[in-house]
Amino acid sequence: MSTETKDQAAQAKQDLFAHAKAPINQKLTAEQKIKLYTDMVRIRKFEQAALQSYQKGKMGGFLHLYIGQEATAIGTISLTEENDHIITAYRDHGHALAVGMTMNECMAELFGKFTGCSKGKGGSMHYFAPEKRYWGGHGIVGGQTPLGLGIAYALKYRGLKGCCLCYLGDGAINQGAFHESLNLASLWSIPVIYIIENNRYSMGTSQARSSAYPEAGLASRAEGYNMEWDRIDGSNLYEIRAKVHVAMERARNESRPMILEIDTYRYYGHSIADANHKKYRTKEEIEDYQNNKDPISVYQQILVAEGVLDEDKIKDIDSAAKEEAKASVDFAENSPYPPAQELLTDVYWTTDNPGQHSNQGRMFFNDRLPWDDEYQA
Ligand SMILES: Cc1ncc(C[n+]2csc(CCOP(=O)(O)OP(=O)(O)O)c2C)c(N)n1
Repeated sequence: MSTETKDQAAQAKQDLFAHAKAPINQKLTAEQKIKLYTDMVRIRKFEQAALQSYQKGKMGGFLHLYIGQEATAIGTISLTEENDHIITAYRDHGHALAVGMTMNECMAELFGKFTGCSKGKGGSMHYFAPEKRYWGGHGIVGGQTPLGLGIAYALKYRGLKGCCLCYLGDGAINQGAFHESLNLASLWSIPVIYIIENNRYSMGTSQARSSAYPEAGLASRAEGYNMEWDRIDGSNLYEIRAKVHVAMERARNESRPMILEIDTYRYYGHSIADANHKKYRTKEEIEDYQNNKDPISVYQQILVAEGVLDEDKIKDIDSAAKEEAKASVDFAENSPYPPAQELLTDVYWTTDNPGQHSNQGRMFFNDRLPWDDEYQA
């Protein structure tokens, strides 16, 4: 090995462990480290099973896979406390499993079944678990960013020490609603943390083609709003935890917002409909991430070096996650579809014209209004 290659290898090793000693990571027990690893593997196996089921024609609608980005959901959500909230976009399976939603309720939702987390009416893009402080799954690009601001505003208003983690893609940072949110977040000192999961593409459009100043990075836009920002290697779970923890403590204690840009990659196309993703990115680029920056392999390497994981344990975790995912497919298959009367329950519709209430839906989660019966056909 040449001196230069040796130096590069030594540097890479140093980078790998650079954040292992951060206080938040040093506190982790061996069991907790294994759980973080297992949780990432569970996301991957769940999605592989979902993809197979989709290909067998078991579900309709969209399916946006999170494979390649697992360390972001697990690294960040593992830091949440009782007053912290989460909201995300449509690539939401990883966050859902990270907050503790079960594979069964998530898989059943993909299958459109009544046992799904949104009773089969939301599908892949609309996972929800308010009881776990997980406010979804939003299909309008950037639509969750003002909502995340509102959730964090509510925390401040109620005097609670918490923050809202609001995830968005690199494509969403050019949305107007996001910039309005940034301005208010800073102006009113709101404890919202915007986490840009920069997987380099919005559908088939690379960042270089969609951002006017890509060299500056995406998080640095925070400076225009007098906000702090940081950039994070999305393949390294320890780095994610170390840097996001700092942001969360600031948000909780000083009620300041922040933008974090996590560099990551998605292995599959934008959605199941994007079978031609190799047309807008090279095979080499995909393989580079898979071979050198895969978040699960990177963390596995760290834990093996720390003596926390070994071959047998890795195999056990892998097969247990595979079994769990397979069982969730069986659960979804055997679950019923929503009954017809579900069609109009939990539907949000609001109008200023009372005459429309009876024929165009109901007001806010099944609340009956005094005039509802009057207008029944
Ligand atoms: C307001 C709006 N415009 C366009 C779309 C269509 N659309 C869906 S996803 C997407 C790309 C978003 O990419 P990014 O924010 O980078 O998220 P990623 O898919 O990388 O997670 C677009 C343009 C939409 N859903 N909403």
